[in-house]
Amino acid sequence: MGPENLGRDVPTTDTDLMPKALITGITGQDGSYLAEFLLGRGYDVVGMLRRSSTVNFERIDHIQDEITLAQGDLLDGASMIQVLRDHEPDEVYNLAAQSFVQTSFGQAVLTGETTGLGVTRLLDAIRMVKPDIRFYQASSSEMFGKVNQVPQDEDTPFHPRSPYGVAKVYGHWITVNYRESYDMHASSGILFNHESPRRGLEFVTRKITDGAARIKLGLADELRLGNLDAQRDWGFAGDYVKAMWQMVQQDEPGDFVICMGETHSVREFCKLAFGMLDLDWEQYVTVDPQFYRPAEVDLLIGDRSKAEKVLGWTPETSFEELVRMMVEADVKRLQS
Ligand code: NAP
Ligand code: F7E
Repeated sequence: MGPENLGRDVPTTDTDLMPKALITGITGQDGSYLAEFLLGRGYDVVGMLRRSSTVNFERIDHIQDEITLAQGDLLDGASMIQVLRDHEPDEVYNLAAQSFVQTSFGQAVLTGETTGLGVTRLLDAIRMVKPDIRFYQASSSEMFGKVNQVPQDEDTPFHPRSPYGVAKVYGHWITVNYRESYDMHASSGILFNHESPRRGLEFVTRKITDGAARIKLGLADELRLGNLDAQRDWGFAGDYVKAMWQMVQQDEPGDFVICMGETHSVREFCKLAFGMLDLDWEQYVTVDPQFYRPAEVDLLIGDRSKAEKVLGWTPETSFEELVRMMVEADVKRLQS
């Protein structure tokens, strides 16, 4: 095995042998990066998406001709059974979720149904249709919440602080349970915050880079944020999707923390992003309590020792490179 522990060999030339992956959440940030990554590895990629009244293919526009789209919803088990019957994938990556923590406080039941129970619906569908499918669950550092240990690793106890975090704990444990109960190849990636120019505008990193770019270009004159003291372990989404795939290639399924191993405050993020545009962030950022959360996750910092040892995974993009990439992309987008 080389420096990257990729486990199984993935054929890339004979089209009959091309492995097929189903990605739920294909229209999301991670879905788009994972689809690109798997296409690059010679996969046949099927993306599951839910019905919506308008097309939201912004993140997958450039690869639409290379992937197959299938309609299904985490709230509807039968729809996923049908997708699995129609496409018979070898691997399923469950990236779909109601993923915004703030929204989870106002829509706790929907978040539980989608982000939590949706995982069981999908695992049951796999168990019924094709139980040898290899499964990846998108678990989250939000499960650590009010942290019991610094840094956090695979053995750190969970203490979620939002309905989203609670739902992800459920999704994580049902994945472990189906692995243990039915011998399914089901892995759980406990990913810390990962960002990119494709990050939703409501998340704080993108809100900051978009806001700074608007101010620089004279399109806005202030940016309203919530808790500036929160600390996160932020990495680049494009690096993190590779770890998802590596987990699925292992002979044995498992749980893996994926992170940078460094933490920065929202305040530091602001200083860096505005500074890259020669702006003094303190002149433009206003604290607005409407963005405070009923319960906050104050500090996250991960320990990726297991992922490094077993998968050979390390991030390739530094925190500063990530912030620069996002700032430059927002400036370019707003200028065009
Ligand atoms: P995202 O951009 O919010 O994408 C979420 C995806 O889920 C979208 O494609 C969305 O579809 C889809 N979705 C929502 N409800 C659905 C439903 N009922 N049925 C089918 N699809 C549904 O999230 P992301 O940042 O790519 O994150 C991917 C996964 O990793 C999520 O599970 C998230 O909770 C988890 N995670 C993310 C991070 C992070 O820092 N990004 C860290 C740890 C874990 P629409 O386009 O139709 O809304
Ligand atoms: O908040 C603070 C906020 O919404 C980060 C999701 O991908 O990562 C993400 O969850 C921090 C929090 O991400 C604003 O209070 C201050 O402390 O960008 P966020 P998140 O809640 O960490 C995890 C790993 C996931 O799994 C989730 O799916 O920033 N903050 N001011 C703000 N946050 C937002 N959104 N907006 C503000 O104005």
